[in-house]
Amino acid sequence: MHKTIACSAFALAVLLSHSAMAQDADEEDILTDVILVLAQSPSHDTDEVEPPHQIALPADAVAVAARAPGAGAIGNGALSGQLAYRGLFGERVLGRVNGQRFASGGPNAMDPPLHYAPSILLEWIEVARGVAPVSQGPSLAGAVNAQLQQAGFGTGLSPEFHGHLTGQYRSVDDSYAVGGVLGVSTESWRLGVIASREEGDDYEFDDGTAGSTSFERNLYGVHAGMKLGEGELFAEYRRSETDPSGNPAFPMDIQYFNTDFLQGGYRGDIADDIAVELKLGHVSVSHLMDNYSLRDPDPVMARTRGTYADADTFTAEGSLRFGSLTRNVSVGADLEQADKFVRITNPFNADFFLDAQPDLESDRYGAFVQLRQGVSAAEIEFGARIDRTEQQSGVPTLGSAIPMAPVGLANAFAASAREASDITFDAVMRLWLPGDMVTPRLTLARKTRVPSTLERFAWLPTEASYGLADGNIYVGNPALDPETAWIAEAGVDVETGAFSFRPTIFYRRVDDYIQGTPFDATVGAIDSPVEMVANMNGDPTPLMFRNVDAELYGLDFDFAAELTEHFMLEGTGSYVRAKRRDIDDNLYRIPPASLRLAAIWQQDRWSVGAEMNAVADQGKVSATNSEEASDSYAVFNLFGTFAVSEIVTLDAGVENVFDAFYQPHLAGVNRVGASDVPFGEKMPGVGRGVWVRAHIAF
Ligand SMILES: [Cu+2]
Repeated sequence: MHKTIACSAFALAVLLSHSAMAQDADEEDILTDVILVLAQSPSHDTDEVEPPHQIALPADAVAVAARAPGAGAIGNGALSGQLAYRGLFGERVLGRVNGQRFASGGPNAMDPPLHYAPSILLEWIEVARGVAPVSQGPSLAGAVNAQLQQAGFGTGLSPEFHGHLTGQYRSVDDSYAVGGVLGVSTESWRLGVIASREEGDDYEFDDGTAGSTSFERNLYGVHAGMKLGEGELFAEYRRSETDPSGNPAFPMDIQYFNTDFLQGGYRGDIADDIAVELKLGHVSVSHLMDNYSLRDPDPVMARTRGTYADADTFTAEGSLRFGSLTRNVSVGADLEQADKFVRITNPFNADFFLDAQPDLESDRYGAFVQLRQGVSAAEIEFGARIDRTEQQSGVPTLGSAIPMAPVGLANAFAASAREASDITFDAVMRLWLPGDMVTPRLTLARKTRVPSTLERFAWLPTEASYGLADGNIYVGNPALDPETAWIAEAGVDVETGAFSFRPTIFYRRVDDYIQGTPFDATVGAIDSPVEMVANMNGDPTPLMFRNVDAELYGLDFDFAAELTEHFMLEGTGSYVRAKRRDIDDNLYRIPPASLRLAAIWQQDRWSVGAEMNAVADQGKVSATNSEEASDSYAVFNLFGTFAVSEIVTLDAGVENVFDAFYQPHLAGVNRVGASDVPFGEKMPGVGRGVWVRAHIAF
């Protein structure tokens, strides 16, 4: 009993669990970090231990995922965070919601994958440790999956009703979030509805307010499952509606995202030791952003912009596993088709419009084989995959008010080939020696990433760069080669009943790393049409995406120690060094060394604790990206939880107790004029505030 409580308290208190997953968790342990957000176990027929919870749930789930060792949060807006993993972010880190891959709609990734996973609805977030298995598809630098709450199967023949509802208030941005799931189920079918609403104001820091950081988002959906044979037939639909939300690191803010998710399939055993998984998915994003609705002061009429963007992704995946969970061969095939369209307009001039991304298409077809075997005392997972990607771009349409220079670029682009294709190979080998207390592990991998259609076909020099937010104007490069990462990592998992420590060291060598470099050799001399157009848009020294060489290395760990029956310490630490190999420069937006440390006092029905987040300065910045250094800081939080009854839990806390002023290195640079954050300064972290949250489970 003590073990169970300690275990769950550990898992939930630290929001990092290897114990609270399904039965095969022990197997997955070694491969995945799971960050549990709420007390729910994946199904209703499991014992639930109400957890102590440590933080105000941020609207942006990236801030939750960033608590994993090696992870960090790239801040581009209230709802636009990207997960950085061991120094890499953007499309290098695969992001999924409920296991579904899809393309972001915003050309600057205002809607990175976790935009579609409101924290209030999270069941768990899983972060692949180091590299993702090839069965999850291509992913250069890691993979994260956010699982939203769902109704599970019941225990008997007659329908049971279950639900989880959470509500939170947070003072620092005067925000509230409510959400949950209601389900009805028997042992053979399940039906659930999910919904959330979040709304927040501009957040406060020190003595000021950060302009253009408010947000508003609704999500609702329905899901169902039916037992069929030894498996389950399932389907889910969700709609996410983001209303005006701020992006101070960008020249524009979100006006809306209206996004539909549809997914369905079958998973289960079709014969003794043969398991099958089939999945079809479709995601449709519709987006508008502008530079005047949410932020002040208004730009002059001629520079007023509204940009419309759409993205559609269709996915199909199928795999077969021959053998048991731990001794098997899997084979699979998958395809992913993504279409994107971006049109820039001036709302005051109907003749001013141009297609920055005219019907960009990217189709990928892949297949993999993966082995899971044991060789004497060692456990081995080996996988390899091959992908073919075909990309093409349409011809841009331009309004009659567009000046000569961009028209010339559009004509030149229209006359070019506008297509590319690649074949890529990935391979991953993981090896570990399971021990009673000590499990050494080793991963070797070759991973690839095909250039995005933006990186290849951005004919118009703009700031669109999947969210680099470095203020530079970028132009595409059809001649780009895929990136290839060679990855080695070694670590050890130490687990005794009361103590765990899981350090990892890693090295990643990325050949053909895609990075913006000066457009031509005569930097500053405006002697090309691209530089002329970039200069018209405010940057006389545009960058072009090119293949360079890079390397990253570092170490990270998490640990937990039950010092007494009631007192526990836990934390995570991360360090990464990242630089170019072809020239003497650092990579951009690399998290400084950090240490998070929490002390928790736990009783049967309540717990209290304190957390420290200490972050070093970062002086190793990218000159190419005009990046500025940042200072060190430490922020302290207090938290407590109280189980009112079997079904009701209350959590509350004080964040940034000492009202410290700090500027996270990965936060963007402010581009909003009317704000207490000076224009061009790095966005500060939130000031002191209180939060309270209630959770009902029945
Ligand atoms: Cu956008």
